[in-house]
Amino acid sequence: MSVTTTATMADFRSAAQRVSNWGRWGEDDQAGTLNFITPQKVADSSRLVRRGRVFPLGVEFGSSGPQGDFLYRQNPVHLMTVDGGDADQFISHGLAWDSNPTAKQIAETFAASPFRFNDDMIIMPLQAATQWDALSHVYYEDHLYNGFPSTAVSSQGAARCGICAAIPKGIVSRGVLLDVVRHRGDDLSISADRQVTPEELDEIAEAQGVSITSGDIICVHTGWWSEFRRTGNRNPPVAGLHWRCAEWLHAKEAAAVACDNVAVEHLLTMDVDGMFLPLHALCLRDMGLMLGEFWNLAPLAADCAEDGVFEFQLVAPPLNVTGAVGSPVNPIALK
Ligand code: UVW
Repeated sequence: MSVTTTATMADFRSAAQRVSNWGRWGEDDQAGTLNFITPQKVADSSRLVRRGRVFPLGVEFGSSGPQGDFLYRQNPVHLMTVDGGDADQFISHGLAWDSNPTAKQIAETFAASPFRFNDDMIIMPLQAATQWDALSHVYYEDHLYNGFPSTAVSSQGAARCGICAAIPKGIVSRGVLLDVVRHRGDDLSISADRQVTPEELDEIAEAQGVSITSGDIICVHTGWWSEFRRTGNRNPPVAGLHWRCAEWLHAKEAAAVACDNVAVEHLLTMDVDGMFLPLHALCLRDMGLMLGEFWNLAPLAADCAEDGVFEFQLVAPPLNVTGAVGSPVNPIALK
C-alpha cells in the first residue's frame, strides 16, 4: 500500500487484527502495552542517567496554551482562591461570618497571627496540554481495548481502561527520541505535507545509532510545539505519524508513544476512508498503547543531537484521577 493512497476500511481492519493485543495479558488486562515495562526494564533505564541532566517535557498549563477553537476543550483557567492581596478582606469577611463557624475561626486565627497562606485552583480539560491519552480515550464499534464495552465509560467516568489502570506502572521506562526535524534537515518543524512513515522511523533510528527495544517509550520530535510557540497559531497543519506506524510500534513492542504535536498522528485527513484518527483507534483500542501529546521535545532533541545519545530514563506518571480517560503529565527525561 502506498503512503499517499487512501486506504479502505478493509485495510484498516486487517491492520487492526495484526496489532491486536486483546487477551495477550489476560481478559481483565487494562494496562495494555505498559505490560512490556518489566522491573528489569525499569532498573536498566536508571542506568541511562549518566550526566545528571534533567529535561522537563511538560508545557506550561495556562491561558496561552494550545486550545482554541474546540468548544469542548479550553485552555486551563487558573484562579486564586486565597491570596495575600486579599488577606484583609478574608479576615474582615470571615470575622463577620456568623453562619460559618469554621470560616470565622480561621479569620480569628489570621487576625491573631502573622501567618498567611495562598491557595489556588485550576479548571481545565484533562486533555488541555501535555497529556497521556488513557486506553479508554478512544473506541469504535462499541468496544474499548481488550473487548470491554464502550458503555464502561459513562457520565460516572471510565470503569474500565481509565488512567488509573496505568498508575501502578509509574510510568517509568527507557525513552528513545526519534528526531524527524533534524533527520529531514528542517529548522524548527517538519512540513505537514509529509507524514512520518514506519520506514522513516527505522531510517532515523539507524541514522541516530539507536535501537528500539521491548518496553521503550518512543518520543517523536516533529517540531509542532516549537512552531506553535513561534507563531502563536493554535491551528497550524499538523504533521505526525502515518497510521501505518501502529504496526511499527506493535512490532517494536513499544510501551507508549509521545509526540510534541496535537494528536501524535496528523489531523483532519481521511487516510483511511471511513475512519477518523486511525492511529488513535489502532493504538488505544486495538493495541492498548497509550499516546502522549503536546510534549515539549525540542530541548531534549537539541541535547541528544549534541551528545549523540538518544536514549534516556523517562519518568512520566499520570495523575491518579478517578475514572479519567486521560491525564495531564509533566514527563521528565533523565540523561
Ligand atoms: C481526540 O481528539 C479524539 O484525541 P486526542 O486528544 O488524543 O488528539
